[in-house]
Amino acid sequence: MKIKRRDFLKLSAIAGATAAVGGCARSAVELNALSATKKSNVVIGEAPGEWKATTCQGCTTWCPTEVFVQDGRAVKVKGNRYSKQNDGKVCPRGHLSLQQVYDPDRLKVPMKRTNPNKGKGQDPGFVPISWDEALSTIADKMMALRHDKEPEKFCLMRGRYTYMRDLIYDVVPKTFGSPNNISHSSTCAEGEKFGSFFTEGYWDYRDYDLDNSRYILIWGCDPVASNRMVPATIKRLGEALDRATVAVVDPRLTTSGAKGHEWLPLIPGTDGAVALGIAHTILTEGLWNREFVGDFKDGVNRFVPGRKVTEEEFEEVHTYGVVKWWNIAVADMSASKAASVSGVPAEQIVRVARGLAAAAPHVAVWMGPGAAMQARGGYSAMAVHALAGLLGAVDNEGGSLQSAKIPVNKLNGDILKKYQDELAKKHSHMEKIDQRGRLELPALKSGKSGGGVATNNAVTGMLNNDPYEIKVLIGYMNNFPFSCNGTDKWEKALGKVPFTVHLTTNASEFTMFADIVIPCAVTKYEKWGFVKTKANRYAACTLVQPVIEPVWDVIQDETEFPYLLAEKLKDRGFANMYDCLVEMFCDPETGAKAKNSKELSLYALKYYTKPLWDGKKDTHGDKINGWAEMVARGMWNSAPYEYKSHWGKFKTETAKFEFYSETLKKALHKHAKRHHVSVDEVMTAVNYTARGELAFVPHHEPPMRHGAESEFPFVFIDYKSRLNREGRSQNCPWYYEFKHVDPGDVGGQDTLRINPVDANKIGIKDGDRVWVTSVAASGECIARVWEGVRPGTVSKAYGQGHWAYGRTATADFGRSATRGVNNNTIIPWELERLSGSNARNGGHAAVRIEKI
Ligand SMILES: Nc1nc2c(c(=O)[nH]1)N[C@H]1C(S)=C(S)[C@@H](COP(=O)(O)OP(=O)(O)OC[C@H]3O[C@@H](n4cnc5c(=O)[nH]c(N)nc54)[C@H](O)[C@@H]3O)O[C@H]1N2
Ligand SMILES: Nc1nc2c(c(=O)[nH]1)N[C@H]1C(S)=C(S)[C@@H](COP(=O)(O)OP(=O)(O)OC[C@H]3O[C@@H](n4cnc5c(=O)[nH]c(N)nc54)[C@H](O)[C@@H]3O)O[C@H]1N2
Ligand code: SF4
Ligand SMILES: [Mo]
Repeated sequence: MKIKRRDFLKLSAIAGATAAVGGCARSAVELNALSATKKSNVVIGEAPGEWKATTCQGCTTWCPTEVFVQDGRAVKVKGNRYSKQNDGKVCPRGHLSLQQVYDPDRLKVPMKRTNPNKGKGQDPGFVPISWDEALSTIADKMMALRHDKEPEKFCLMRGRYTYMRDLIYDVVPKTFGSPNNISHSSTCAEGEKFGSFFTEGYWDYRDYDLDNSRYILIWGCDPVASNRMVPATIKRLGEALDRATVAVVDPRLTTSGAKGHEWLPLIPGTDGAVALGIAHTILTEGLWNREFVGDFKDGVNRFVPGRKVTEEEFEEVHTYGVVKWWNIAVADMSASKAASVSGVPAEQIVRVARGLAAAAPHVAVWMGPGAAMQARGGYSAMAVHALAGLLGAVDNEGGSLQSAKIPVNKLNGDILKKYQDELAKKHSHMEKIDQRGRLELPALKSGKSGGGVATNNAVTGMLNNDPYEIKVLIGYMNNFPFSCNGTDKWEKALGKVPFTVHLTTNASEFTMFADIVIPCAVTKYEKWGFVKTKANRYAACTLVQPVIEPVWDVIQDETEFPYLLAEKLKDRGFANMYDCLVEMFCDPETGAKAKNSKELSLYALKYYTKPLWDGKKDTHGDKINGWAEMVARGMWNSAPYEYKSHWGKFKTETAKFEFYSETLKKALHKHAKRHHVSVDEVMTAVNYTARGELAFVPHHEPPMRHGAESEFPFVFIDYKSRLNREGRSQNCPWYYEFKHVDPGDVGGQDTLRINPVDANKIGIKDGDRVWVTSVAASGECIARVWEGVRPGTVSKAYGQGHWAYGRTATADFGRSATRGVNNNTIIPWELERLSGSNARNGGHAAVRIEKI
């Protein structure tokens, strides 16, 4: 992305006015020259500057990066030169972070609320307070819970994070005595992990070996623009187009789709049918990968359309249940039936299936949240991933990969236990506020009933005081009344919590319900942390570092806040949290105990990453000699991932890749037993239509729909803008200025794309102001007539419609969103209950469009 000189000067003016550090403006040309240099220290004119290593957190690619710091000011971003994950490059929104750290609307001091009424549109009446008052007030409220023997009524919510989260997310609630550490993970993409876990035994995101792929099947994501290996894909997709076929399964023409060979614009929520149609073709035409899946004993293919097969006739190698799967679900889903369900032409389904098979096993089946984060997305996620199994493209060259190990230290459970008193032990095992594990919410993370979080159900628990009331709530780097669908529910629930704290950089929607606001460091620039990430066969551990002095009087959320809070609790007679933190995170080099919050932050980072730089053991990756070198490089790379590492030892019940999931069967039976019901009754409770054996295999489920077709004729498609740094970049002017990089968008306004056929039918012209209305809410945006959405659907990027965040995101701060409407207000509250996920894709949000 080129930075226009005009924009750069605008930025410097803002930053100069806010940060009391003088900046020296450089032209875009000079900056680009700087970024090209490989020297770490450069002097231009009078202003010395230095590239400093840190990590971008604009998305879950979690790029190792470097920031050019000149006269104390961060002025330019690039990829870390050592990174094998992003090849030393960042994506366009990597640069946007400069506008986040120098955002004039950042919080500058702690504040408290003076208006007791909480709700959207209520001015909280924030006034500045001292750090002592802020922390003392929080500690007093928490002590009252312990005094009343109800520490479970404390809740910690986290959004985006680094792996330093353990301090705030584990040590704080567990020593205090609350089961309620609620993460954002299931508003993110847990549904995807469900798909790979109940087939491959891998509860995680996959890596993709694009360098060696011959066919790239992108399903419900847009890896050039989003997902988790963005710079790597930007670099590789161009080369791949010469060598490989690129097909995209998405109701919307994505950036990747616009460049690819095939676009399969399916009806939202029909992914299971398309995947099974492809599987049907592969099986009936005898095109599966024999090395991985095996063959009929006599080599004669008996997968004949509509016919059942005897299991004994097939001998599998690394897979389990291919015949069962065929008999239960695939035999009936021919390409033509899949076409009638999904709207994708049968010839295209067949062509893609044959192309995949010709390229197998060097096929990347890239399963994204579009196929998984649906109200009935569990089985479609499995169905898409099962294709990788049929093609032998699992853990294989050019395919989807698991991750190389990153040998960092873990939280010390023994020390934690030592500092849990009786009250803490007892109450931290109570039922959690998100009700995970109840009959209607299996949340089967890693196969365990209630094993995973159900972020968007915490709101149900809070609203109904079920299992109890939440009285003290602390949120950090989260914004659930904006980022979770069903925002009205969150507004009501947060409105009734008696005492809320937000640890944040900006006064966002969650903040508007807070009683105390704690101004925090901007993660990429002002704090210590680390993350674990992977791409291109390499796993990486990359440090988040304070590359500049904090611009304002802020603290680090994950480490300093727990320390400062623990100090106050200790003053009030409860020392366990403090003692635990200080003992667990002493300096691993000297044994010194932290004497202040900054030392604790640094020691904790050293503690976690020590095995990577202390030279004691072979890390199976970069050799780093000591902490100083680790800080200077900022990252560690693994050796390349070994193909087929998990063949023969997948972590499923059968140790095979399961087309008939014994792993899911066991998990569902356990859950059913816990509630004294049958698996069919579980299926009813979780809103799936499958009964009997169908519940154990990847299959097609009819999509859910909120709103009758007669009243709400269109299906709403949500996606991430290429410029979304999740929900955190919408106060950056560049966000609006450059948003035309999204296909079909124009930038500067919140646009809803509608197909010309539909636009004609309802009399809408390009640029018209329209209402978009679902059963949940109505909002205003601008219609853009565009062929890149399939008729019957409309699409809008997630991100705009903040009613709080700052002057760029909203004009009438705190009251109304002037830049369009939040998609999560339009998308009705809904869950995928088997994984506990928020449902944002798959088309359960039906809408009507009316001209204003
Ligand atoms: N409709 C729709 N909804 C979505 C998505 C979508 O694609 N469509 N994407 C979903 C996904 S994948 C995710 S992961 C979630 C993310 O959702 P959340 O985890 O809620 O994160 P954000 O919305 O990015 O909000 C983070 C908040 O933290 C504060 N903040 C910003 N920077 C910092 C910082 O450096 N430190 C601290 N302490 N605070 C900071 C700001 O108040 C900001 O509002 O959103 C989900 N919501
Ligand atoms: N630009 C950008 N990139 C990001 C992030 C960001 O905020 N901005 N956030 C990061 C995070 S936290 C995450 S979790 C990842 C994941 O984020 P993404 O991989 O971007 O996933 P989603 O945002 O869920 O995107 C949904 C995709 O599915 C499509 N879709 C909707 N309904 C259906 C359907 O029924 N079937 C199919 N096949 N497709 C459908 C949409 O058109 C869209 O392309 O991205 C990361 N990368
Ligand atoms: S926004 Fe994501 S892909 Fe872009 S530089 Fe940051 S972490 Fe990397
Ligand atoms: Mo996410």
